[in-house]
Amino acid sequence: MEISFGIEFLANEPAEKLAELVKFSEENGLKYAWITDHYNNRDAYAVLTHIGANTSKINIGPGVTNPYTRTPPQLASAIATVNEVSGGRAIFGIGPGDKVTFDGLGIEWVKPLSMVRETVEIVRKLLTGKKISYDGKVCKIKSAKLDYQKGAEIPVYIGAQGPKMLKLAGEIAEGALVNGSHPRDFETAVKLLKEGCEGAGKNFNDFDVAAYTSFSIADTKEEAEKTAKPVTAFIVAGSPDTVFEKHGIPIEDVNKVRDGFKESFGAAIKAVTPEMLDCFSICGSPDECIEQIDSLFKAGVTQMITGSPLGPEKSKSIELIGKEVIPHFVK
Ligand code: F42
Repeated sequence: MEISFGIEFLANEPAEKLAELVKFSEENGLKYAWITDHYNNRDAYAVLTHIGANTSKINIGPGVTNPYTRTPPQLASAIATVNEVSGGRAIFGIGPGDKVTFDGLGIEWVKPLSMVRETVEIVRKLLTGKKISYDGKVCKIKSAKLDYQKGAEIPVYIGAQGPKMLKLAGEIAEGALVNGSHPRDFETAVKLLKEGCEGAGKNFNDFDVAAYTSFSIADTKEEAEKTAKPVTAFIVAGSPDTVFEKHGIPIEDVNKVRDGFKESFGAAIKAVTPEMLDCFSICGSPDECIEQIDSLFKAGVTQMITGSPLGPEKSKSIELIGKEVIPHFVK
């Protein structure tokens, strides 16, 4: 798999603004744009449709959608629409979704692993254009058929962190979107993806291992860090202790961030240490980012997804990625 660069945008801005940013990313050599899917933000597929109509080269898709807030046939139709409007540039990022959100919505998180596996199967079958029925552990379909985009081939990427989900991604998908910004995050992940892939008789060299990172780039390290710290504070506060054990971050330091939130957001940000920034973000000047990205590629990553917050000024960061970072890796 050739290495490539992708970019993530939260659908927390109007579609018009997001389309401008994706267009600018396309002009700056990014190959993939992933739009997050959370029901309380702009609808990911409506945004993707607008983006598809306003770009011409970049591959676009949800990163990631889930099979609980939309049914599998609805997902098949949504991604087929994105594929149609973009002239075949759709990519289908799917994951089990966010349990906390579902609890709030009264949706039960029933068998997420089976749900993702079966949804991918159903979406692929529906995209053939044939009438299908399906009798799975969690998904049952008596008779369904898509009336357009028959035979569309849309690459599937699974958002995966847990060992079983990673193996499943290797087994059934074309790629995986793994949340992680440090080579240590990919030691076990790559092994599991490879196991899943090879267990299914697929060639792991064709599999796209995408690092979904928290990324911040600016002319100087200080500027980049200032923007990365609030996001890092949230990541630290929301991660289980096992994550800090893995990275060797003292729990006393973590508790200072957690306690900081009880006082004020500013106090939490102030408690973020350089080690936390190193483990939970790619952050710095272009040269510093290049060094950190290089270590991810060496750890087996094949797609580097520059995610939120990007930097103090999004357009400027996209330009730095396009003019200084990508040319270092992609000739
Ligand atoms: N979630 C969103 O809602 N929106 C987004 O935009 C989004 C983006 C995103 C990008 C990259 C990424 O990696 C994740 C992203 N997520 C997003 C989060 C994603 O949806 C998941 O919440 C997250 O990836 C965590 O998933 P996980 O891989 O840890 O899987 C969970 C389900 C898990 O616990 N997995 C276990 C494992 O080992 O992989 C397995 C659990 C298991 O075995 N369950 C069984 C089953 O059948 O499912 C039994 C359960 C039962 O009910 O009996």
